[in-house]
Amino acid sequence: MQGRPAWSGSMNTHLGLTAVTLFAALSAGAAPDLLPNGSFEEAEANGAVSGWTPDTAGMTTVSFARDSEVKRSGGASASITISSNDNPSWPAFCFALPVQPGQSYTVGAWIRTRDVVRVAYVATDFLDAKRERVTFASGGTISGTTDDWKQVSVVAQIPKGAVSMVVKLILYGSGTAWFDDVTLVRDEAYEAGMAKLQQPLPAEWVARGTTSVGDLARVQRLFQAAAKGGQYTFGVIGGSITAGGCASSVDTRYAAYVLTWLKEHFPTAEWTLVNAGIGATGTNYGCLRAQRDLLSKTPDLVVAEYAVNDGNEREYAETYEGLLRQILASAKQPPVLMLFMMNIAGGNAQEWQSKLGRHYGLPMLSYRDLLWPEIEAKRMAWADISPDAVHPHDVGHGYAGKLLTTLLDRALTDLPATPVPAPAAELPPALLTEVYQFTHLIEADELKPAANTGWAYDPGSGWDKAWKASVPGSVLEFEVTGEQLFVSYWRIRGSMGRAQISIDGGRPSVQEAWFDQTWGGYRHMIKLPTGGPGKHRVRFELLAEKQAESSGTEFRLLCLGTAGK
Ligand SMILES: [Ca+2]
Repeated sequence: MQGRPAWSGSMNTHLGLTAVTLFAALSAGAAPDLLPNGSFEEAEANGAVSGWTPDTAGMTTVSFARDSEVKRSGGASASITISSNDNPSWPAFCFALPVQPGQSYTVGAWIRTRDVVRVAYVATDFLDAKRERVTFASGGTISGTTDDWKQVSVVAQIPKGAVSMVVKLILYGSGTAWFDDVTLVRDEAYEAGMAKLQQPLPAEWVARGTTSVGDLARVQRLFQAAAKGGQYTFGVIGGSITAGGCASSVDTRYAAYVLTWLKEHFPTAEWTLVNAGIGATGTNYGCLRAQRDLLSKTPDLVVAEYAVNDGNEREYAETYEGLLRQILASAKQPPVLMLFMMNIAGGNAQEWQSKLGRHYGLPMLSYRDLLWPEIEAKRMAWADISPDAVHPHDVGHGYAGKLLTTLLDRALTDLPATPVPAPAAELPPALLTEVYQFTHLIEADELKPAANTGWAYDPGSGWDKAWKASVPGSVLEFEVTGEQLFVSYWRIRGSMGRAQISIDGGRPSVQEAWFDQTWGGYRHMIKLPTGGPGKHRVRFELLAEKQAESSGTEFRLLCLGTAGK
């Protein structure tokens, strides 16, 4: 099934996969290591580490050493000890090298810690010609006392204005940190990919990547307005790719390319970006949260990206149609551009989604059709655009962003001299169903149980607030109105159990909160028909039975949603 969460990912997932991929690349020895003494085997005559400069960062309680007792490889590691926690700063072993903007490096390191009250980590400072810091990047942090060496990495993409980079092995706060097997490699494939993006996309690619130009009237109406100045909002909604998955910064996400294009072509207008991407979610949650996350900001232009998280099936297309109808009918009657991303197998939900695009005359852009033929012909590798199974890195985001702007270029080139009339007030009849145009989302903190035995509201960390139960037999009931009921609950490899859900006393549906994957937890969402319009009573009962590998029977209800009248 295409919409499964392991594909759709989350920030946790993609970071994990990125690290794995990076280390695989490092161990393959693809690029030379640029550090002269990353294993700290070489010492000065006085016993100090060669090639690295200790920087106390103004602290008097810090000491630096080459440690031949604790080491991961060879005969020594480098250690930093801070004896007292007063006035903490960022003392570090430093290694500086000249760099150029646009270059990309990966620093890998192994860290051990003892009694570290704050964190040990690896960072890179980017300095300008006056040795002022332009910006920095930092990697995973290690705290407390580790029982073994931990691997960390940081990707360093050299920003404009930087002439040198300082690799820093940092201990922040008291304790001892050891560093060993530090590596620094340059990623020339990434650099070549980003350099190629400076060129216009080949016309043949754009032609095949433009699934449909669609009706440009809404886009052109926006352009005519924006040419006169004013304030405008550009919104993006989708899954983890839209949220930024695997882009190294906000500025290298696909949405940034569109925002930059709008600012360049309509400089007297003020443009604001609203990013409504949420990892591991599809249009089922999208059609419920559209009002809250996107339409409440009254967007003037929207990009919708759901071709990876939604399955290529009618059921998903139905909720997507509801999302599209909500956006198209919203206050500003904004244009919607449909973006079809892909997974590592070249798969996506474009077939079903493009039926909707054609029905509503929407511009459709396919990243899959833009790049997959290159990958199939082996003129491009998947790794050139993505470090995992789904999420594009900066190069992939760049292609998606540039594909979107080619459509905007076309709309601008063909801009009519006379005012484009407003769209019709009424949307065309639905292609599949209108049900999901009318939705209601109630998060846990606003849910008002009609009956409750054994469940309690748990505010959690905010984003995972839930109604929670762990004693089998606990019952929770709600009154809902609508033709379809959405239930979202937390699934994770933890002490999770099962609940059965029934509507109006009908046949129960058993839901499993235990998740077999190890990459983390996610908001699972299911949809249940209520049996018809109007009021219904939904009942949750925690079951005693559970997955054999689970150590408990907890269930966390995150939200309820309804669709239809
Ligand atoms: Ca060593």
